[in-house]
Amino acid sequence: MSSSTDRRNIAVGPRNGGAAVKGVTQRVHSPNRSRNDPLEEDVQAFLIDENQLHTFDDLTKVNPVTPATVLKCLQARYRLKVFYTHAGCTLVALNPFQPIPDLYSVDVMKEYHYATQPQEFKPHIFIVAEEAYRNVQGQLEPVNQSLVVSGESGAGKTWTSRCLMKYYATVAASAQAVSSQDAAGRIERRVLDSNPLMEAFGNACTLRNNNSSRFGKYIQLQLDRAQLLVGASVQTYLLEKTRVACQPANERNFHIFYQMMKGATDEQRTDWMMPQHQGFVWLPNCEKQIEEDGFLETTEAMAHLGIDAERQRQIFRILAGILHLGNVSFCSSTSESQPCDLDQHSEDFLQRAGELLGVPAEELCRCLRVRTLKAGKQNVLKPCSRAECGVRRDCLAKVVYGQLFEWLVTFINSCICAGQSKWRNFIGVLDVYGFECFQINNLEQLCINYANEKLQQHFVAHYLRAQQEEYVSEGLEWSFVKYQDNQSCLDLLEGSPISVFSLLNEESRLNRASDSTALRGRLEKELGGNDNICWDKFSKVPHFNVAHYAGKVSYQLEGMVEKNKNSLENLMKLLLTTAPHYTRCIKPNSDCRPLTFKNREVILQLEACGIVETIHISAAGFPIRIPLKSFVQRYGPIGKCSASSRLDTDPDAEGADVLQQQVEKLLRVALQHNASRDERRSLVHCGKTKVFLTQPMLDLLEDRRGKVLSRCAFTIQCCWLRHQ
Ligand code: AD9
Ligand code: MG
Repeated sequence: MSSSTDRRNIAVGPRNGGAAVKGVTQRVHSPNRSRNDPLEEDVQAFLIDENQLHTFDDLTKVNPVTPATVLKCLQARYRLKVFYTHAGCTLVALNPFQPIPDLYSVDVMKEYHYATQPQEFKPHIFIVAEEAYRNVQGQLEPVNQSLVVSGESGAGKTWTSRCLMKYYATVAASAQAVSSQDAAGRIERRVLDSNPLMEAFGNACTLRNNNSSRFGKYIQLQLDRAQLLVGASVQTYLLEKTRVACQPANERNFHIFYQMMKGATDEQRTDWMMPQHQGFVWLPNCEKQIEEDGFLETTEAMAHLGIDAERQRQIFRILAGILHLGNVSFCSSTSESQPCDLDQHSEDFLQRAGELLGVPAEELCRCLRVRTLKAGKQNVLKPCSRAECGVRRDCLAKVVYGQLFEWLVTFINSCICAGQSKWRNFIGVLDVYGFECFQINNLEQLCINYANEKLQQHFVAHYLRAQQEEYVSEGLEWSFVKYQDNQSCLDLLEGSPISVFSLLNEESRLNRASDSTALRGRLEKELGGNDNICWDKFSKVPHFNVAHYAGKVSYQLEGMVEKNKNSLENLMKLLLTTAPHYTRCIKPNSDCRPLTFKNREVILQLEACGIVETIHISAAGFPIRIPLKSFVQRYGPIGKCSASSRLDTDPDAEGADVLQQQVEKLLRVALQHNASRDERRSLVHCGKTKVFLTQPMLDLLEDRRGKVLSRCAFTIQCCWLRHQ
């Protein structure tokens, strides 16, 4: 447990946290910056001693704050292997693309955890973790916390999420395990074991990242009254199921299939009907040696989580069945009334797929080749074309894999989730896939980018907008910092009554999937007025372009309607009930090369997430807020023990006006009457219901309070000794 329980009750607003979302390859809106030579222009105004750039632990201290100055600081720090930097309410995490020994050790975790003021330590993801841990108890009642980790694909979100989970599994562990067997059964162990298991089934090697998450994940770490980790629950979003049956060029299927191929025993291979050198259509790029060694880790994690040998066998047989199904192909039919024949080698694969999936092969074959239509009250059987047979095979594989994944998540939850009565509050860690923009983008990218767009909106609403609106409503003098709002893009995608998603859904209900040109026409007619959508006039491919906050993406309409859209609404609702901390992961180069920092790639990511605006608001703002009453309660001793200004502080008895007066007096005493009006205004403001503070002001108050209390303690001790 933390030694600094005391501080948990005060620090309300985080000083750091992390920024918003996304990353990008192309940018659409670039506020405030000329495109000619943006970096060099700003550098002219650069006032900082270049030799000191690396010393800025918090970018709010940089002067002036421009994209170029921020970039230079991060670059200087990266060169010196300093990967974390505060940006006001956000923590910027640069991906080192190589293991950094000792940066995440248990000793380091403990240093941050037991520190009285972890914020004074070097910026680190553990500061964010510790801050959430201290704030989760809240002042009056628990405040659930969310750690939102964002950034483009390969930026380090999943890595960061794992670090956060390990942190809590260490500092909030209930007790030391007595034996390794005991350790395996412990809840912390099980929570951590859920990671490799879900990554095996939900991650894949893509062009951007060898271990790319193809699903979103929100894990709630459940804490009891003593703030010990007693359980967890996982919610997953938008698994990219299409990957099972269709892998983009030079990308791979989900890791688990390759792990099986590499790690299976001869006995398992026989059981799965997979001879050593059998090739599978849905298993491209087998020669890349990535992750396959994970089979042992995956099966061990399964065992720790209670998936016994027989269950494991059933799971692997389903997966093997899917692979065999992928090798089934069809010949064109000679007539419309005749079902297509299986092609030459497919019979064996179909038999094996049927056996492994537990479906009679004839039934499987019929379902793939013939569809049932409703005609009035009658069912009519209609042979499918060769292309339709292929689509049906792929759909079946996607459904089976999707169901298996869902079962797995449900199973994991059943063995890590604590009963309602056992936990009091939670810290949620959100790790979604990053913004994507490829040559060809389709529904998967639209959903992924939509998720990122929603997260950016959460950041904009929670931080950029709400922060400033609160200053105004509390009566603080504040000049509004402008920011890029992404609401109109969200209106385009999900707004009512008509949006991209509503049109896609409507078209799929009407079964007009194949007519992508007509769909393009409808999009243009219904949504052409929104500035965030446009079309390349001369392109022959039906498509539409969306100007996301992170960049412009061109989506191909072909096949979009057949795919489906899962919902992010519940996630957004849940996030709004928690206190968020933002960590913005930055990918310093798109080649994933160790310690390589590419200015232009980084600046696009910084711009897209509004880092400069964030810094401006944070630098001028008051990130710590304490309700008037709590403030008077906590810092009352400063006034009471001051010879110059005695206060009668009975906060329970007072209304807002009186509390405000008491706060004012306390502040005068704390600042010892010698701060000028401007100095005071830059440190602290007394609002209508809360006191708004900067970190230095909080530190000063804590220091004064500590001194006063130790003086009182000394006086009491002397009195006591005198009476002995
Ligand atoms: V995606 O949107 O799921 O495609 P992520 O999750 O943002 O993406 P990930 O965490 O998988 O990226 O990081 C990519 C790779 O960067 C990892 O596999 C590590 O090799 C590397 N990485 C990321 N963060 C660190 C770190 N703090 N230290 C060392 C890191 N390596
Ligand atoms: Mg990831």
